[in-house]
Amino acid sequence: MQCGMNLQREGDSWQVLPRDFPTNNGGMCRKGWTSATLLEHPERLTKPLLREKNTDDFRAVSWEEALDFVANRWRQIQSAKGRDRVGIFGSGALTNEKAYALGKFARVALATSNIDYNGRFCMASGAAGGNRAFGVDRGLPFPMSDIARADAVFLFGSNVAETMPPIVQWFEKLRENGGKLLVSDPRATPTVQNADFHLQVTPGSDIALALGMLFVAIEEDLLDREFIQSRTEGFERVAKTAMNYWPARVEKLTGIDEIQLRETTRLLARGNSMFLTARGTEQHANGSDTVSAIINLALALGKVGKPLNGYGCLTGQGNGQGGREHGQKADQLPGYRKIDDPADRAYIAKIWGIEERDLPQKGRSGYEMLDAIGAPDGICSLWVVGSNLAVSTPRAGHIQNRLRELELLVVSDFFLSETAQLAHVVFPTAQWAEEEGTMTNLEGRVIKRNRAKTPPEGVLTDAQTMHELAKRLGCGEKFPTQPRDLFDELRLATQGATADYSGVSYEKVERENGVFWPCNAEKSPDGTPRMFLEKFAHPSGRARFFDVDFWGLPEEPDADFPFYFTTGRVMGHYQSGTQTRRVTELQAATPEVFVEIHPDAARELNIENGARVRVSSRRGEAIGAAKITEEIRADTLFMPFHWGGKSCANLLTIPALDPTSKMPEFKVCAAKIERLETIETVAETII
Ligand SMILES: Nc1nc2c(c(=O)[nH]1)N[C@H]1C(S)=C(S)[C@@H](COP(=O)(O)OP(=O)(O)OC[C@H]3O[C@@H](n4cnc5c(=O)[nH]c(N)nc54)[C@H](O)[C@@H]3O)O[C@H]1N2
Ligand SMILES: Nc1nc2c(c(=O)[nH]1)N[C@H]1C(S)=C(S)[C@@H](COP(=O)(O)OP(=O)(O)OC[C@H]3O[C@@H](n4cnc5c(=O)[nH]c(N)nc54)[C@H](O)[C@@H]3O)O[C@H]1N2
Ligand SMILES: [Mo]
Repeated sequence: MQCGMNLQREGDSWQVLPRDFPTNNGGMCRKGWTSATLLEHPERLTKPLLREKNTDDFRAVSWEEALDFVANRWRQIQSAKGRDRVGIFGSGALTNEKAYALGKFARVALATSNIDYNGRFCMASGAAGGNRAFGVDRGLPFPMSDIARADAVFLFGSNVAETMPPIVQWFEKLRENGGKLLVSDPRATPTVQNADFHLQVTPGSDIALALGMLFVAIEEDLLDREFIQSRTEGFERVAKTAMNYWPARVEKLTGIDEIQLRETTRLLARGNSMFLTARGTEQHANGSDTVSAIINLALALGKVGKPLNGYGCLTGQGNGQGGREHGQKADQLPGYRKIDDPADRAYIAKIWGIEERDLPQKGRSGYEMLDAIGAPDGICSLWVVGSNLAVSTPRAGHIQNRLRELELLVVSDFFLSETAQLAHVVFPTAQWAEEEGTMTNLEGRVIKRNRAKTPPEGVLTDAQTMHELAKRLGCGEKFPTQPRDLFDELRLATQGATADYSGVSYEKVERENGVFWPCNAEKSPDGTPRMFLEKFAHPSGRARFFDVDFWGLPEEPDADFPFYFTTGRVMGHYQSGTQTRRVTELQAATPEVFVEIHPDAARELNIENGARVRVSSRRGEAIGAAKITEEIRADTLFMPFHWGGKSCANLLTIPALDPTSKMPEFKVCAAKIERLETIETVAETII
């Protein structure tokens, strides 16, 4: 969310204090409160590490040795086997400046087409749906505070009470003002506890739910025909498809009965309504189509492109928004420019001082790049900057094996993550409070993070590491180390593009508590807090309906694997857990992985609360503690993905990719669960 906070030195430790900032209004979750713990954590990496040949041991080496080693190996691999054989994996944790520099590093310093990033696992389907309908993808097209003034907000597959606690204040205000909150989730999460309607859908079925609501809207004449006529195109085909989703069929597919379907559709049609999606609806092999079905519904009801209405994707990581705009993605150049657009290529090549023909074309998407390691044209070396792939990719056991096959795995991190443990070279990296830079939050608000302290001795920032490597590859002068210099270049690179930052400056950001893109000195000097009020970004200015249908799941439960297995987050841990498993308070609150199971299912399988259980799918198995709860559907198991080792939920997940966004199916596969007879302890996986 990019909560505003101050960092203050007190005695010999750092204290975090929440700030009255537009995003969090003085609120903060426990991860924010405890975040300073990691700055001076005893396990921080402070020296580059080099793996001893054919052993599991690392040797601390000088920066010179580590950088020379990596640059030489890259040169050898590329000249022997081809430029594309070296790849990069970036992150939505990186500042805009670093995300921009990393995309440039891949295309200019390495001249490889293979760069992708963890946003592919995060919001890529939300982005695809937004692009299809509106011609642009910005998480929310309005400031978060607008939520409080709507009449109804539908959260599709999001558990904000645990994943974005400070945003909850806007939902509370919504309800205080008489507005209604609707949530679809197979679980009665803490978010659901404070909602007016819980649609406890069968995992993977939101698309059928949205199509069913469109059926009801058509049948009960709840459509905004004037809006459909004047501001959209393509309704007829979509309406025809929706006629196949009559309530009785939808109930079979989703578990939502006709009364609730009709009641909630009427409610959304009535006043100002917002439709928000998050990972529960997006992380599916049909995530883009699911988002399209939801946007189709919003468009048909005329709830887009007007104040206090709209569709939004609740972007996850700190820089989940900015990280997806500036060229870390395989098909993308800065500012959402396209790598296959001749004009965009020519523009960026000029700024980067290279020939357009030397700018690589589109590379493989994240999972595809990792899966192809070992293939004749797959990458032989990977540099991971800001991701813990060994824990967070689908079918993680398979990907761990792929990573082990690399000739050279390089990881930049501040801790020895599970992925860094597999590396040949590890570069120690500065943390958030040790370098300045901008981040763009889910509202499209560019904000600035200041530097509060210097990094520990011997630690470089990612930008410095990039500069040193580029120098060894013959183009150090193209990679400034100062974020300000990188930002000036980014402004130029995005000028006139969809995500236009050319009118944003560090000073403006600080003065105004953030600036919403697009911000162009001539066209939109004040930034753009609210989008689409007059027109959408397609050439016609109209929003597009996109015809989608429900084809079923990549893997359905059956006799061998009878449960839906879904995954997600808990309040106290973050992502692959590299950071939060090292914070004493957070680790104490949720010390080990658990598997949620309904009492009826648990009884049948003779599993009691807290028992050691093994969950397995066709791809692998994991061990955890059973958590028996009424809050989950009886046909579904839920496991958070914050742990590695034997407790890694992703050992089970299925890498079925969305054909449009290439987002993997993290949210549903078929699994079974059994009680372990011998007492096996849950693997302690920190190091
Ligand atoms: N504490 C904490 N906060 C975080 C993070 C974290 O790791 N920890 N990560 C950040 C990041 S990167 C992201 S992307 C966001 C994610 O934020 P959310 O999307 O809110 O998080 P998830 O827990 O992945 O998924 C939300 C819900 O989807 C439900 N779900 C599963 N399958 C389905 C389905 O088929 N349909 C529907 N409707 N719901 C389903 C799950 O039960 C879960 O409650 O959180 C951000 N905030
Ligand atoms: N089963 C399942 N799997 C999932 C998901 C799910 O819901 N279910 N969600 C997916 C989603 S939405 C996401 S976003 C991914 C996230 O998964 P990952 O990409 O693995 O994200 P993190 O765990 O945050 O890992 C970031 C790593 O980079 C380091 N790091 C942080 N900041 C920086 C920096 O500035 N520079 C460098 N060099 N390193 C840094 C951290 O220490 C950490 O080791 O997981 C995905 N995987
Ligand atoms: Mo994410």
